[in-house]
Amino acid sequence: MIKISERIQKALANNQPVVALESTIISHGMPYPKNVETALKVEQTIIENGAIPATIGIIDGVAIIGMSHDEIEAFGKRKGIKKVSRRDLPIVYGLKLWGATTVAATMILARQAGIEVFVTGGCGGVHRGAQQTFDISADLEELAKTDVTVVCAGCKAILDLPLTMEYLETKGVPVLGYQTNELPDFYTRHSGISLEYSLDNPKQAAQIIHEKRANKLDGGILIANPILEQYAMDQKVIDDAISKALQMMKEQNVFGKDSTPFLLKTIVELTGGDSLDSNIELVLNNAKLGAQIAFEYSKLK
Ligand code: PSU
Ligand code: MN
Repeated sequence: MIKISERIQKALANNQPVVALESTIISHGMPYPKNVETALKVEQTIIENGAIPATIGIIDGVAIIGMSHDEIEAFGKRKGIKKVSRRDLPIVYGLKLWGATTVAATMILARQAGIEVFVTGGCGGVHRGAQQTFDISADLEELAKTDVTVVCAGCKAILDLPLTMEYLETKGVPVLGYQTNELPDFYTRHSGISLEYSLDNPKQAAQIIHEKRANKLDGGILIANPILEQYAMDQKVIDDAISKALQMMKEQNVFGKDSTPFLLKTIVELTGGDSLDSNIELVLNNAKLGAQIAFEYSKLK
């Protein structure tokens, strides 16, 4: 049920650096046509920084590792694509559906294809109120067990960040700040949560990945790369939008897998599109770093 594009097969066979990219961000994270434009820009940024992009999504029940530009375009336009996490994979395969892969599902497929580094915007986490709702993203469980490094801009403040950090610690997931000692919270550089480890350069990340794999310490690594200051949102503006979006989610009785897409979309509307601009910039920033890490890691393998 997996098709690795020829371009990616060749790259992997030649030990060239490959970077995996998810597709939920395309179909459930941004509106058309910005989603497609961004996906292609992200791929271009990865190429400019010395690596090969492999966007991952599921078309008619077949997981594509390294979607073509036409496939990305079709994906970005299509309505009704399933949001696919670990539990959904056998269903979309079995019923031959289209599926957009979350961080969890993209990690699984990247691992199966032999890709170590994966770039995204934000990772899922423990939702606020999880003490009652049990809503904890399957992304965290995947980070606990699947050997892939995820480069993101931290976790969004729609989540309960302290609980997310506790969960990652319990599960043995290294969380590394990139040139920061504070967990970035996606739209801004600051969450008030300290990180114990800060990386100075991509080579250090590659060394840590190498040691984790060499010592058979199973599981993922989370690298938190803060949004560039000039693209960060105003803290009060984004905090207000998040509170309002969470309130609307309650009122409209949105829950489960619809929560994250609902919150993202509502925050874009409430900020008049500003949060979308920040979102795009932070993904591009992560693409640059992810490519550099993949490049350094390919030298150590
Ligand atoms: N966070 C973002 N943007 C996103 C997502 C999360 O800032 O697009 C997407 C990712 O695909 C992530 C998923 O894996 O939402 C998490 O959903 P859930 O909380 O239902 O596991
Ligand atoms: Mn959930």
